[in-house]
Amino acid sequence: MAWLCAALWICLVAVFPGSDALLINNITLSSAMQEAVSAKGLSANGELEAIRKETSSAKMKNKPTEITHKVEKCSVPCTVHTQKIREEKHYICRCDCTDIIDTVGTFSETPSGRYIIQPEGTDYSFEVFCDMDYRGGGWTVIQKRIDGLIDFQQMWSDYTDGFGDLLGEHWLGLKNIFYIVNQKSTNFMLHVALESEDGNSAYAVYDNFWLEDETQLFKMHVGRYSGTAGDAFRGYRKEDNQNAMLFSTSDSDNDGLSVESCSMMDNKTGWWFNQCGLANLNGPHLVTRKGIQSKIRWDTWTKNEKIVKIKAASMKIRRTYNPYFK
Ligand SMILES: [Ca+2]
Repeated sequence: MAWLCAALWICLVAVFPGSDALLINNITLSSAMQEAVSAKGLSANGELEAIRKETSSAKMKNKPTEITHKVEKCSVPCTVHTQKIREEKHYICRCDCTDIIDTVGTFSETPSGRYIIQPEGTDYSFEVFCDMDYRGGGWTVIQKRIDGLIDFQQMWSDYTDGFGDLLGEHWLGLKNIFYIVNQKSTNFMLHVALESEDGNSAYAVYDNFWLEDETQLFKMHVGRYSGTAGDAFRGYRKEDNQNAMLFSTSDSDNDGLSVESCSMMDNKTGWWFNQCGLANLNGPHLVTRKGIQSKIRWDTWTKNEKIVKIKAASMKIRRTYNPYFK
């Protein structure tokens, strides 16, 4: 009899290896739900439904540890939103677009579009555009250039707070980007997508993208490069290197040139200039005799030894989880 029990136990463990963890985390999840409900006084059906979705999503994906970690981390500072934003009905407040796609559930529930997010550790929420289509989705768009409709010749305060149209061209704002990329236990990768005037495309990806805070003038850090457009952030020479450079605008010169201002020389746009470097995705669209000319620069992208003229660009970020929480 004893051997039968032992064999049965081994079989059960083999068939349901995570059953203990799942059970424990079910309890944790439901108590987190209760806490969220009582702490926030959540009563509207929509709000409760949102929390339910998180729970069922956790069960569905069978990743109890990761989901529980996020529930504890995000439900406390993050208010659940159900109000309509203009004509759309977006959505639920999570920490960032990766968090939305990981916790809210299926693809059909989280299309690309505008969402309200509230990064961990912050006490305010803001809207972002989430790209839920590209490579598994979960990308928070931090910059987009398409048609030149939005003026990127802006001052320090505008680059700090953000400007433009989330459904079109925009700059999410250094402060907002700072809060997203500095959440605990996460790292972010940056994806730069480029489109040339003759319709070709190229990209640059950096792991471990983050910014320092405003007191450090939003100093930018990028990790390892991969891609097809070349590493324009670092460029070819030391003085080109924009990694670990401060942000500069026409009214705040923090670049690598002692007297002149790269922002002024680059049509009063804001960027992490060095002297001045090979990248400026915020370069303006200028109206010239030939029509509108884009000065968006990523000068390591070349064809036949000539720098490719860029028509459109975007920058988006996605979590790459700390291995400890995987
Ligand atoms: Ca200067």
